[in-house]
Amino acid sequence: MAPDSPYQFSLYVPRALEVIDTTLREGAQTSLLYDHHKHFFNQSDKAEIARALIIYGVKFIELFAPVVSPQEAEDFAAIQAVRDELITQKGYTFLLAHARCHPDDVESAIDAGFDGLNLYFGTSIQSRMSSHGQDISGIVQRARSLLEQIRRDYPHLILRFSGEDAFRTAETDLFRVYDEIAPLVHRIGTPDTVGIATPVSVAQRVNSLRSRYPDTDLEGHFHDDRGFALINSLEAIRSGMRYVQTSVLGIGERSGITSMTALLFNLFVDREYDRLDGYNLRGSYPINVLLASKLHKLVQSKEPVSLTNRTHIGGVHQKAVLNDHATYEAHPLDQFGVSESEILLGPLSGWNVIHYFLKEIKYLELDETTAKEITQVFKSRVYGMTPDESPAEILMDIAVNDFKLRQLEITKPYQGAVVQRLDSRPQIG
Ligand code: HCA
Ligand code: CU
Repeated sequence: MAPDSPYQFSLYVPRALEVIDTTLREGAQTSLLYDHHKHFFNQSDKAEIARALIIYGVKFIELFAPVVSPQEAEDFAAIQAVRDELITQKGYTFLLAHARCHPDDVESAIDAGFDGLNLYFGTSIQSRMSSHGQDISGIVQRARSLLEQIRRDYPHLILRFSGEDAFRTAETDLFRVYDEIAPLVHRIGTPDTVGIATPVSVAQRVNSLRSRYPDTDLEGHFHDDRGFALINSLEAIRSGMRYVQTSVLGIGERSGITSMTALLFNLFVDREYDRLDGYNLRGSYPINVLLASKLHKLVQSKEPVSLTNRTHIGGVHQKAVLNDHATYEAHPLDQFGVSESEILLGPLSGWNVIHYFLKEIKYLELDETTAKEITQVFKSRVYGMTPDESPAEILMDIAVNDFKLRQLEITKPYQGAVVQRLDSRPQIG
């Protein structure tokens, strides 16, 4: 972005809650991509995920600094092209580079055309001893001179500084660093790198940072080692944090971080509508499905915005929900896209979403190769769709009539065992 670009950050009015999505950075560090499925996000996966995030209403996307590898540099260009293509439709989305406080990282991000830098430097005793070996004054000195230089030479860049492992950093140490750095950046982060924070410690931390740095926005990044990433993010937001890092399905190192759709869903349930401005909540389930299909798995049953939460097994439950969904469904999940019509079916649907739809929603028997063939036919037909047709109808016609797909055989004892309520239902409350 050129300094005189019309998209200067100084002209952007941040919303009450800004999600910084890091699916393509923190999420790319999930073991799910490496250990279990031996699968990596390729460039078209990344472009597709970035597109979905922008359409969902995310305004800040974190990516690796291109210094990481030549491939990351090329992938950044592809993601940037997607962002640029969507500007007229969705407005501007800021692309932020996750970067060490190191001139190589910074230079690679600036050269590539990033809008901002998410700089980090470990501040805990553990990071100081075992990672970079600097003491607090060394950290301050390095970070400050780098930031002063960036501000002077590239005043248009959005800057964030995070003390990595902030929750294992003594508050006095954190203050020593942030007292010097806060005046130089737009946001200070307080990442819970190893997942030790609790709602109580988060509220305490956010309150003390807010009172010491009232003019600097706060950003959170909570790992889920204790299963607290979601509740910690909610607590941080309620204590006055404006920026929270999330990923789709919460993927990230170890047990991951806060799930984007889970966070927004909870704010909705608690009627904090002012914080949901500009997010396309109906796109929540489709974006979860998109990512799950990239990981070759289903949206996990523990995910709040999941089909599982509209699936009923117990006989008593089934009878009751068929009469009235509200008996065993308290939340308006159809507004989060857990409904048949909201699965992202259209000319841009990838084969994996089509595979998911036909297999998991329609119980048709098919393999991945067939799903890919059907996708080609679907793409060629869906452009000619008439107003009284839907993409789902066209797809089913192709699957059942052209490809003669059959319903999965469900053995007798299990027939009727599952009831999925995918029709719309009135909002409660
Ligand atoms: C990492 C660690 C990090 C950084 C978070 C941040 C963490 O993978 O580099 O930059 O705020 O959890 O501390 O993800
Ligand atoms: Cu992290």
